Amino acid sequence: MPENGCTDEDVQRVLAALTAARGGAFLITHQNADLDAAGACIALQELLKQLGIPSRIGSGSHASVAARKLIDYLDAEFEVRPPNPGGLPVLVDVQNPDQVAPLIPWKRPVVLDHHPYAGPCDYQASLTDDTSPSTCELVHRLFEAAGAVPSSRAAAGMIAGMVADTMSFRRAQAGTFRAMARLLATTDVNYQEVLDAIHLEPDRSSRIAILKGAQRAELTLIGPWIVAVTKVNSFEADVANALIRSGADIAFVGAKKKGGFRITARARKSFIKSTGIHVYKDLLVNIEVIIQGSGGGHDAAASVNGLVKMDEGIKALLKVLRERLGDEGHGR
Ligand SMILES: [Mn+2]
Repeated sequence: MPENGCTDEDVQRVLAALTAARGGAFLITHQNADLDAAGACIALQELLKQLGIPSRIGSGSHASVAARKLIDYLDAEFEVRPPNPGGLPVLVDVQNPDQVAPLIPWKRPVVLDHHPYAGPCDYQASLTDDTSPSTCELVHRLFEAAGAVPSSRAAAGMIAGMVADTMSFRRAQAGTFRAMARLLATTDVNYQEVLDAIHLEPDRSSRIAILKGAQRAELTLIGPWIVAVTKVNSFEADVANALIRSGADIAFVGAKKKGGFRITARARKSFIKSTGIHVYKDLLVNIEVIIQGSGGGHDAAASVNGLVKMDEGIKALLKVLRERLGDEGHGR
């Protein structure tokens, strides 16, 4: 059985299609390319070079800030909306031609991706495996299948992508650790240096909002639960997340917006699990009439936009929460 959703035949087919691209290849990744997208492209470009296939890398839009740090660190060339892409189109970390606009593939593409199946497409060959935590692991499988040894530069690209897409290995699988171990053992890549190269300092304005939000936060204790409420001018989601990281079980953050305001809610996983509360369906939805607003979200993260009475809305939220939790704070 294959280690993940791609068979060895899939790997061989993709390798054969790439090797046959004597006229070169163009590695196209998704808009706002992330570290996995950029790392996979850079590593794949190196593999192709070892196979004697010239290639270029590009996308329909600029890469993300983090990806640009990796691109600079590895001194790679990333073309934004190139006027004359050519060669064999290879979709990397994306599979649906619609998602690479305005760079529509000019002929049947080869595809490497780990997102859920995007519907039928006219591929020449594909490694689409949504059980793989990253596209970089798929590129690593190609290196292995080709019997090629990655350079430390290619290793750095793949490591950056794996670290990013597994959320620092929280979503890693056996294949991730196997690829990591092989790359670290067989190349001179400096793991610490790669991490430093892709590290992003949090935005200064966001940090100010977080500190102000924390400074103004009002705490309410309901049974065992710590409830934090605060108001900021912007970055309300960052502030709510920070309050949860700092210890709150549930946080409500109000922020003025053009023509109204937004109330953002976040809850700790253990709070959701223990109380069964869905922060939108059980809490926020109840104040939509009061604030003349509407919203949506998941069980642990949601928000509502309102037009009137933000303070009353927040007060009502606490009342609903209190009722829902009962005197002992036990939830259902
Ligand atoms: Mn990815």
